Amino acid sequence: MIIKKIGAKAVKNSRGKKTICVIVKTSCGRFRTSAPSGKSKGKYEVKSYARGGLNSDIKFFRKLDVEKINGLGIEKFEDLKKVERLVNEKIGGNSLFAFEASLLKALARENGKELWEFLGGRKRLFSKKDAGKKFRMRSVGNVIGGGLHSEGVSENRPDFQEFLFIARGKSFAECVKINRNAYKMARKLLKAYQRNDEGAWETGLENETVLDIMSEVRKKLRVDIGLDVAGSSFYKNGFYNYKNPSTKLNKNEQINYIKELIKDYKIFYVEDGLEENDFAGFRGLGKSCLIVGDDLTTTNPSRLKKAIRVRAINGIIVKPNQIGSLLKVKEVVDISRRAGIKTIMSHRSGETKDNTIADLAVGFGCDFIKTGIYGRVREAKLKRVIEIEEG
Ligand code: 2PG
Ligand code: MG
Repeated sequence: MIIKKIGAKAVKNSRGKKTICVIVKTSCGRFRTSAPSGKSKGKYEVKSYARGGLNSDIKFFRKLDVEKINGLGIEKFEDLKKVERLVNEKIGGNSLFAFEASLLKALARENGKELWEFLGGRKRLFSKKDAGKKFRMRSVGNVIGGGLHSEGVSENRPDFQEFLFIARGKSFAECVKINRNAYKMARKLLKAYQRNDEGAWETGLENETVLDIMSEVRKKLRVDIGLDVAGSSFYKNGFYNYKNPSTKLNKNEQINYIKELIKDYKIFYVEDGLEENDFAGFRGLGKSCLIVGDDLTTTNPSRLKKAIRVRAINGIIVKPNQIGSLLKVKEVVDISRRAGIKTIMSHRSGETKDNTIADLAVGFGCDFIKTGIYGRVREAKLKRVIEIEEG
């Protein structure tokens, strides 16, 4: 592939904050990718930008010698290795992700393929016997928000960051429809009027009252209940500091509390039930539902391997910009599949209209995609998956 030009610029994300957009130009067109930004970031994520911040990463791309990149001979996915050797920690995770994704989009087009297809989507998703059938992926949608993502309504927001619905549709398109109806029904029951960073309803209600409402919806629609506890966001000095209602739980009490909730509310999915260093605590949650690592694992193959060794999780969030390298993103998905761990490709709370994660989810063969329910930036990803499903 011959690259004609590489560029970068700042664009605004859904929180109105600047993020990077990287553009690669070839004879087949211009290929762009913008990176999202997290608010409840994991301690073990790579830095979004190199030391000089967003502007210095933008400068890096503007000064990058295109001939040098062409000299690497980038023709296939694995050639990203050569790119990574060259940029070697000179840019942050947001920039590396956006650059690699744009290169792959260009490569896919050169090969007359869509990105998900170029990444081996169909082959990996279908056994021979299933050939021609639709792929199976479910959407994880944020319905009601608390924690760091919801600072608008009142001091008394729920401590858990995300109350999620995971629809049981026959197709992805049907899952999206069911989740949307569940979202509307939850609003009525909540009497909510304001949305948070991710388009989820804000409320001043307590965690368990919210779970009662989720259960009401589940009685009427084909949805499972999920939670992103985001344990690290309210953990300090050995305690989980709940505000609504106010209480302090130590590690064992937290484990028991989450286990009780799983049982009482028949919860299907719990993300970051404990803080990001507590591999053993995750294991303590048992495996009666999906026990998912996000801040715990930060899309990092080494942390995933540790989680597998101690049997901490059976589900993992995959956020490309937590690690930057798409080679490592694929490694995480592949290791997980071999270990029987479900993969959940995920958006960040600050997003752009970019829909790359939809192609990555299908291309790498993820089991779920977590990308909200409401709002342009969230719907862009859902629409793209439906387009792939129906295409
Ligand atoms: C999470 C994410 C996305 P953030 O914790 O799962 O919902 O939040 O992007 O703020 O890290
Ligand atoms: Mg999370």
